[in-house]
Amino acid sequence: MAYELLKPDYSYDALEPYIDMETMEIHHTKHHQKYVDKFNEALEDTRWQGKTPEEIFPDISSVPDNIANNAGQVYNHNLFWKSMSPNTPGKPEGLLARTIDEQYGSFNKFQEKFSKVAATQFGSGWAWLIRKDDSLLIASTSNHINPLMDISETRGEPLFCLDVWEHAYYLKYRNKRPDFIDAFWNIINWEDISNSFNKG
Ligand code: MN3
Repeated sequence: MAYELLKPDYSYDALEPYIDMETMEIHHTKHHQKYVDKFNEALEDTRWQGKTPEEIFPDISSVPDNIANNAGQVYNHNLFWKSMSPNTPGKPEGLLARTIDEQYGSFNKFQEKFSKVAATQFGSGWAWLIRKDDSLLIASTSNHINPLMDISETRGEPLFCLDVWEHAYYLKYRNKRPDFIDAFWNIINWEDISNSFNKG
């Protein structure tokens, strides 16, 4: 069974004006689709065939690059689509909101820190909010790497991620990654993210 492309549960224009329809459509149907296709191709006739990206991450240092790169990008985009929603309360809720306040001082300070980490990731990569035990970590990773991988400097359970590859924002925001990051705060799926954190 080939691994299948996950569809966002909103339409390509649903995140306008923060993410434009053309960017969403190309990002999903071209970039994400290509990672899925290449992942399936790379797995063929290997001992990892039939495994999901999540099953591969804990020993990713021992798999060939063409599997590792595409497994990472498949999962990272799956989580990125789930990290966003056109209907969002705008802020975290419950235990997640309290943990953010305790650890970072306020939601605004948390926002500043995450935005800075995302803006200063050198080159292509991702910014993450991660749960480790009962606390939160903010980190960025290069290229395809994510916090579930044994090669990641920061490890833990990803709560949400932001794609800071240029293909995620260049059509609308050109070279202005910080403007794209500012826009992202309007569409973070705090309802699902808070629920998943609050459940523990
Ligand atoms: Mn991308």
